[in-house]
Amino acid sequence: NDSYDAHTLQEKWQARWAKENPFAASEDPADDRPRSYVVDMFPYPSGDLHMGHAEAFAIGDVVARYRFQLGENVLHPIGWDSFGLPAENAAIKHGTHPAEWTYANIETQAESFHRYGISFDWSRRLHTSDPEYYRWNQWFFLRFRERGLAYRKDGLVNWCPKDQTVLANEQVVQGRCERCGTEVVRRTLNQWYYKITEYADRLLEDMAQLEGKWADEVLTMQRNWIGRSQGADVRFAIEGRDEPVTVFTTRPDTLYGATFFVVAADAPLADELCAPEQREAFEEYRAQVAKLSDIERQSTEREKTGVFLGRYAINPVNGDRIPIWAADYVLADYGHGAIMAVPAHDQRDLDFARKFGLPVRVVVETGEADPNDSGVATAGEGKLVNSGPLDGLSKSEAIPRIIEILAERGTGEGTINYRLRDWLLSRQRFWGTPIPIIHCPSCGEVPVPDEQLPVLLPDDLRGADLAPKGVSPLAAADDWVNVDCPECGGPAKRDTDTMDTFVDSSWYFLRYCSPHEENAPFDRDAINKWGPVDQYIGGKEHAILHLLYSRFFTKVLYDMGMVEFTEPFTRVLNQGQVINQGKAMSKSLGNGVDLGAEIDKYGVDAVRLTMLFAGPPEDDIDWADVSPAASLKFLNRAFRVMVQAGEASQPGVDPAEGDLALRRATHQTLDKVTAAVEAQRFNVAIARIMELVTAARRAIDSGPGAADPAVREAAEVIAITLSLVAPYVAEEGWERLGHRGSVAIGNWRTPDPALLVQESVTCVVQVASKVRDKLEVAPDISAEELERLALASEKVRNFIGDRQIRKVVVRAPKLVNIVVG
Ligand code: ANZ
Ligand code: ZN
Repeated sequence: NDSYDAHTLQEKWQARWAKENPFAASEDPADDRPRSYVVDMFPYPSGDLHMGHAEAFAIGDVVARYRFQLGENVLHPIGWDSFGLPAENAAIKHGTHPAEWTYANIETQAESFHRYGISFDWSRRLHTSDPEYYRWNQWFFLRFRERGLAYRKDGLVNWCPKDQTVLANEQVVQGRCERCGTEVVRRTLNQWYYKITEYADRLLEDMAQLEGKWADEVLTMQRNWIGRSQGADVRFAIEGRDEPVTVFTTRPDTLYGATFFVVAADAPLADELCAPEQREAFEEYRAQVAKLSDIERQSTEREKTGVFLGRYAINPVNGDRIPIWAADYVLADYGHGAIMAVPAHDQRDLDFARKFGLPVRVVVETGEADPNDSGVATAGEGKLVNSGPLDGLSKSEAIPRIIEILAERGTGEGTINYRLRDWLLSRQRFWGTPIPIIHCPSCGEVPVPDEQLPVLLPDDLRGADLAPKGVSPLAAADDWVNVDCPECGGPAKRDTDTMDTFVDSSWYFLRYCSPHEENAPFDRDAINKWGPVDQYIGGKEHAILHLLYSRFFTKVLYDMGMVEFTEPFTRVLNQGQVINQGKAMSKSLGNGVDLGAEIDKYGVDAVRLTMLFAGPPEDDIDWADVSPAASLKFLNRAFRVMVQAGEASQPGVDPAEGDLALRRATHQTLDKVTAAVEAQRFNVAIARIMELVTAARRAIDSGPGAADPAVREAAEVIAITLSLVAPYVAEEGWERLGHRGSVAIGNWRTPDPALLVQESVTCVVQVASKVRDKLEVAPDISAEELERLALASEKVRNFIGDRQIRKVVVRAPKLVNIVVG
C-alpha cells in the first residue's frame, strides 16, 4: 500500500525511539562532537497539551533535530513548571491536594509529548514542585540573602482581592489581575524582594551580546522595562518643615523654570505636607485617586486633576517660593514621588498649569512658539534664558553646569533612575517554594541552616484549608509553623509565604545539565560544558519577565562563580500564537481547536507540518486559514516516492549515474533547505521539499523511472530533510528505502557544489528538419519559453522567410522543430 496510516507509524516509531533512545545527550568525556543546547520554555501542567504547545514544540524540534542531523551532541531536555495557582484553585474546588491535579496533568502531557514525537532526552525530566528541585530555590534564596540581594520591606503592593495574593507589577494588566481579571487594589504588606535593581545597568549593558540574536522588539521591551533615566536629584526646602524634599528630574537645566511643585497624591508625603485648611479637599481628592490604575493615571489624554496643599517649596537656586500641589499624574513609587514642575518644557506640567492658572516661564529658547500661547511645551535644544549663571549655555552644557552648582551648595547631585523595581517574591499561597526563614522573638530573622533544607511543604492541607484568607494557608499548619529557633533553640515560627513561581523558571535550564545532582543546584562542569543555552524557544508573552529574571539569576550566579557566562540564552526565538478565525482561542468564543482531535484526524506529522508551513515562526497562525488535510496529502505523495524508490533500487547505488536534472534539483533543494533552516524560515524549507517531491514524482512517472539512481538520491534527501518536520513518515520512508536505524541522527548531507552550478544546455532549433540555430538555455526551461526563444532567433526567422508556420514541436530543453508549409 502506497499511502500510510499515521497512527500505526506513530506507535511503531514511538516504541522504537523509546527502546533505542536516539535523542539522549552524551556525557562521555571522550565524545568530541560539537555540542548544542536547545531548550523549549517548559510547560505549565494546566491540562493536556494544546495547539500553542504543539506549535512551540514543533519549532523547537526542528532546531534540535537539525542539530542531531548534523551529527552534533545535542541536549534537548523537558520539564514542568509545576508550582502555581491553578493547581491550588483546582485543589480548593475538588477538596484535594494540589499535587494530585499537578502530577496527573504532567503525566497526561508527558504521554502527549511522546505521541507528538519530540526529540527529548527524557532522562533529564524535572518538575519544579519536586522537593529535589525546590530545595535549591531555598538554597539560592539564602545565598542571595547573604549577598544582600534578598531583603524584606514594607511596601505598597498590588493585591488581588479575589486570589487574595500579591501580584508583581507585571502581573497587573490594565489595573486588573492577570489571572482572574479582578480589579487590583493597593495594600501595604511586609514582603520579601530580590534586589534586581542592583543589576539594572548590567542587564542593560549585556544586551549588546544579544543584538541580532534576540528579536529587536524583545530587546526594546526589556530596555523600556528597565527604563534607565539619567538626571539629577534636587532638594527643595519646604516652608515650615525642617526636612527638605528631593525631586528627580531629567532636566535639571530647567530648574529656573520651575513654577510649582507636585507630590503624588497617594504618597505619605502628600499627607504630611498638607496644611490643615486644605485637609478636607485633599482627602476627598485622594479617595478619588485611589480608584485609578497607573495606566489611567499616566494617560496624557486624561484631563489633569489636583489639589493645592496650602504649602510652599523654595527653589534652591533662585529662592523662588512655589506652591505645592498634590496630583495623580505624579506616581508615588517612581523617583521620589515628587516633582518640580516646569510647565514651559514639560507637557504634563503645562496642561496642569493651564488648568489651574499657574505661571509658565520659558527658560530654554528653542525657536518654537511660546508655550504660553501655543499650549505646547517645548522640549528641544536651545539656549538658556532667565536662568542666572546658565544664561547663554546650550541644554547639554547647562545640565553638567547646574549639577556642579547644586553639588557645591549641597542641594543636589547627578543621579540615575530606573523604572525597574525590585522583584517582589512573597506570595500568600500554598503551592510554591516555602521561604526558608524562621522568625524568632529573640534572634529575629534566622535563615534555615543549609543542612535542614529542603523546608518541605506540609502534606496535611487539603481543599478548603487552601482557600485564600489574606495570609498564607501555611500559617494554619501549626505543626509546620512552630519550630525551634536554629540559633537559640527557643520557640519560633516559620515564614509562611511562598516564592513567586518565576523563581522556579529562572534557573531550570541550568538544572537540566545535571538534573540528578544531589549536593548542589547543578554541577558546575556540566553547566559550563553545555551552557549557555544555544537556542531558547518560547512565546512572546515571556518577552519581559521570565527572560529578565533568568538573565538576573544568571548574572548573580556568575558573580558567585557558579557559571562562566553572563547571559543564559544566546539566541531566543519567540513564536507567534495559534489563533482561530482571527481571534485567540477561548472558551467564551467557542473557537478552540483541540490538539488531540486534530492529531486523531490527520496524524502528528500532518499537524506539525501544518504549523510549520503556515508562515515564519514569529507570525501568528490562524487555524481557519491552513489545511492539515492538504499537509497529509503532501506527506502521502512524499511517502509514495520513498516507497517506490525503495522498491526499485537498493541503498548504495552510485547516484553519479543518475538523471542529471533530478540530481541538480536534489542538491539545490538540500542547499536551500539548509539555508532556510539556518535562517529559521521553516516554511520556506518545507516549500523547497515539496518542490523536490514534485520533481521526483515526475522523474518516476514520465522521466527515467523509479529505478534511476537519481530517484533514490532524491527520495533519501526527502526522508532526511522531512525528518525535521514530519519525523514519523521520514523514519518509515527511510526504512522502506532499505536503511536500518533512525534517519534522524547524523544523516544531513552537504550538496555537491558541482551540481549547484546553474549550467546551460544546448538546444537545437530545426526548420523543416534542418538544424538552423543552436541556443544555450537553462536545463529547466519551460516549453513555452523555449518556443518563444526559438521563434525570436534571427537566423531561424531568415530561414522561415515568408513561409507559413504549420506546427512547432518542442522537446525542452534540447530540441525545437518548426514545421513550415
Ligand atoms: C522637571 C522636568 C522638566 C522634567 C522638563 C521633564 C521635562 P523619566 O524619563 O520617565 O525618568 N518625574 C519625576 N518623578 C516622577 C514621578 N514620580 N511621577 C511622574 N513624573 C515624574 O522622566 C523623568 C521626568 O519625569 C522628571 O524630569 C520629572 O519631570 C518627571 F522640561 O523634571 B522632569
Ligand atoms: Zn532565636
